[in-house]
Amino acid sequence: SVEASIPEPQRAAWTKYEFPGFKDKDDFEREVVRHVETTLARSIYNCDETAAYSAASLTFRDRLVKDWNKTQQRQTFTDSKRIYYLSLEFLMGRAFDNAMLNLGAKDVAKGMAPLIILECVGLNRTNQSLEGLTELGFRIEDLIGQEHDAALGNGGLGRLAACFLDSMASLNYPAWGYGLRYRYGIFKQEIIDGYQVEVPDYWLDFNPWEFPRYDVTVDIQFYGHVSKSQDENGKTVAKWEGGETVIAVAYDVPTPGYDTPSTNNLRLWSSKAASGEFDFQKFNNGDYESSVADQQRAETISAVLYPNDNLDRGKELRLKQQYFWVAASLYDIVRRFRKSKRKWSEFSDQVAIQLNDTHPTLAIVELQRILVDIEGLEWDLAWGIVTSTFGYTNHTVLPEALEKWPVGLIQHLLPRHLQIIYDINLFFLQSVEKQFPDDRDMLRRVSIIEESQPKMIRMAYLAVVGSHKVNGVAELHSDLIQTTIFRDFVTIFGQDKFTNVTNGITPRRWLHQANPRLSELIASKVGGHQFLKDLTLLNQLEHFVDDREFRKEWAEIKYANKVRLAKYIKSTLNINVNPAALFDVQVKRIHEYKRQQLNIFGVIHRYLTLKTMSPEEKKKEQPRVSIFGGKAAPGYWMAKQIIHLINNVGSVVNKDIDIGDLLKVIFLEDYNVSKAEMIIPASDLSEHISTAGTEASGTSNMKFVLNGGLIIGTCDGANIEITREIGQENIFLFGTLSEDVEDLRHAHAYGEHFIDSNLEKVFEAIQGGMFGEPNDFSAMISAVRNHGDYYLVSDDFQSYIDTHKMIDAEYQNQEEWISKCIRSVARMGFFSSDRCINEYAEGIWNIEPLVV
Ligand code: IMP
Ligand code: B1N
Repeated sequence: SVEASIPEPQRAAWTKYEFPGFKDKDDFEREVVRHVETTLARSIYNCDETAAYSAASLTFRDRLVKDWNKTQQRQTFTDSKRIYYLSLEFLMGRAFDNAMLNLGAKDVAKGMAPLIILECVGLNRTNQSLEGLTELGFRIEDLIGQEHDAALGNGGLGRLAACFLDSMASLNYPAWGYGLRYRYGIFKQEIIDGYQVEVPDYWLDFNPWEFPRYDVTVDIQFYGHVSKSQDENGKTVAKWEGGETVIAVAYDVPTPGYDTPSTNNLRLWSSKAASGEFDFQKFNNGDYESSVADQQRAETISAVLYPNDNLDRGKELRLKQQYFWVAASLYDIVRRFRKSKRKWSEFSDQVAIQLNDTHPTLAIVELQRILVDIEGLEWDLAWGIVTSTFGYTNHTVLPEALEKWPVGLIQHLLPRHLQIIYDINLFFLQSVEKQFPDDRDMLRRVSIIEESQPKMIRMAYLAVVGSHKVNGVAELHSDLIQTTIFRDFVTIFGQDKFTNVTNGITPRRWLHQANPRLSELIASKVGGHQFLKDLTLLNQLEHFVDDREFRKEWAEIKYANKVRLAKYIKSTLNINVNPAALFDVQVKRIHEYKRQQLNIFGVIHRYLTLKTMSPEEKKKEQPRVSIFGGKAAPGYWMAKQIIHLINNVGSVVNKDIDIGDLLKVIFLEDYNVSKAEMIIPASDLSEHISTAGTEASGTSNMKFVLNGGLIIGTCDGANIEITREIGQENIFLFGTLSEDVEDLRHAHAYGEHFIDSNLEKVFEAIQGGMFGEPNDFSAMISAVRNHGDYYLVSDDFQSYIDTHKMIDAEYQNQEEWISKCIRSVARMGFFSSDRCINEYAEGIWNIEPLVV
């Protein structure tokens, strides 16, 4: 049923001259040189590393595009159901290495490395020896290092979306991601005098991985008014008119699966001014500046990623971003569905849309608007289609992160949508009233409109009402949402609407790419690389726990990864750390609920303790390197103070000659996906120490264990399931349980708040000026002492330092430690994002793989 644009008689020629792609090393090298010469218009005289990276990427891209076209054609021809993953964040990181891996062609590229050196640099620097050139030149690792991270996300939520794209393609699910093409991704972090400074992340200078589709555009309307009229049958029809229009332009990014030709599409929208006559008129009237200003205002919509993680700031531009992206995506999805010429009642047989948190919730309203106002469907029929299409994933219970928009703002920006929201709410409340006739308070509690001053729209409630499934991202979290924020909705809709899908990570990037030596060692024991497609095969490693040769290699790899990180620390911070020390890592967004403050207080306690020790006592101590990394939201003052304290502690401890290698405190600047790929494999111990009940899942906890590190953690998020899988003897758990958190907070509020002497001593040291100006940190201390200690730092402090003490002792028994690491890795199969995507496919999307 699909019309090809080339008529039948001419297609033979197309087949004959089809671009073959490279097949071997020679082809590959030829293509690289061709791209240097023609695409980049460079030559042997000006081919630097960037150009070499570009040419090598373009060569892989050519291959990728072929698979991509085939995949899309096949999805169209078979008219199969597709899943659309709507996410405001896709934290993709680098694409080049991943493309090589997924295409299974890394060896070809490795083989050509010496050739690039000769052809690109060699002739340019004839007076240097080949070894010298190798040093200067184009080793594949260096080319990989040229690529800018695609950092269109803040943290876990955005990286999860990226892992999901990898798994959906690898498992051959027909899937599209939809997002925004921010001109500026998450800011770059610089540390200046111990403080975070934000620098814009302009990443689009050269991006070979995106394809602008100037022909795929959607007009997006804002503001205006609604007029109602009667049609010929006496039915009221609403018309949204006037206002202003902004154009959405599609940019497509191919996302390849591992060891399959399936290559899905990530479509990112960019905003552009509608260059209608209005602009021209202004321009011709000499109002050049204001016509340019209009253009800039339109482009502002996709200009910058909001840098907040787990926080809703309620900014108008953010709402504009959300509607812009959602409306463009739905227009695209509906247009594609219309091509199939099916009945509307079949929509959800063809389309599943997953809402990554509440950020795309307006999609529910927009689809209802399209079906009712534009397609003329009856409200109830339309609403049935809408609710069977959407699934909603909740990622947080933190109250400050739950999105609410003022009614007035929506009224102004999206007047028709507000009416539809009111109608959705009306019909919903009517049905609740029928179900619970005497419960007035229930109606108030579950209303999508919060009757506050000003009135607010509760986006999470709208998402629950408009979806057929709601899921949390780890077992504890899914239980919590059902007993707290969505409790009434469980009563109303029943248990079945709510489910759990525990997060996962892609082992391709987070084991094979990040830790190639470990991946090869594992492959040699578990029957090759098949485990990268079925991570449960790791369980065969249990047979080798006592294999001496294997253990030795295991330990050597960890050590080599630590040496690599130590070199990086030396080169960036000029601090020497001993790779034999215990590397203790906490890298993630800086947030009070994640409790980096607990960690740094623990480090100060360690320092103070070491200072009281005799040389003999010190000899028995386990040397440690405490490594921190992570960004603070630019407006999050307390988080920035935590960074400042960590850096100040580092500058005192690291130059203290009494302490030497026993303790080093490192803050790594600008933590991002690529740095994670280097840091995680080098960790002995990592910290996942959120206040119980606050971290929905966490995904880096999984990455660290999969790379042969142990973890210290609270009974929170996925830590609990990691414990279930790997065994409690292989994880260091401590602290308050989530069921006790409320009582403790309550007790604190009534003054029943005990701060033990160890924590007091830490506070005294800070207040005594040991780590710089005490006033800088007084708020951090009084949050614990005087303001109710919401995050229970004082309650958990003693068990935290006791647990670290135990860890020091256990680490000294390296044999036992290695056994624990190996056993843990063997039992991590559950945490593959492949398992996770299969659960979504079966339980929520009702979709089957489509093999190309
Ligand atoms: P859409 O439905 O137009 O958005 O299609 C998505 C993408 O799939 C297009 O941009 C094309 O690259 C590809 N595609 C869709 N249908 C066909 C087809 O019939 N032949 C080749 N490619 C197609
Ligand atoms: O989503 C991750 C989880 O593993 C983490 O535990 C969770 O904290 C994270 C508003 C968020 N939840 N909410 C956000 C991000 C940006 C924003 O503007 C909220 N991020 C998470 C994946 O499930």
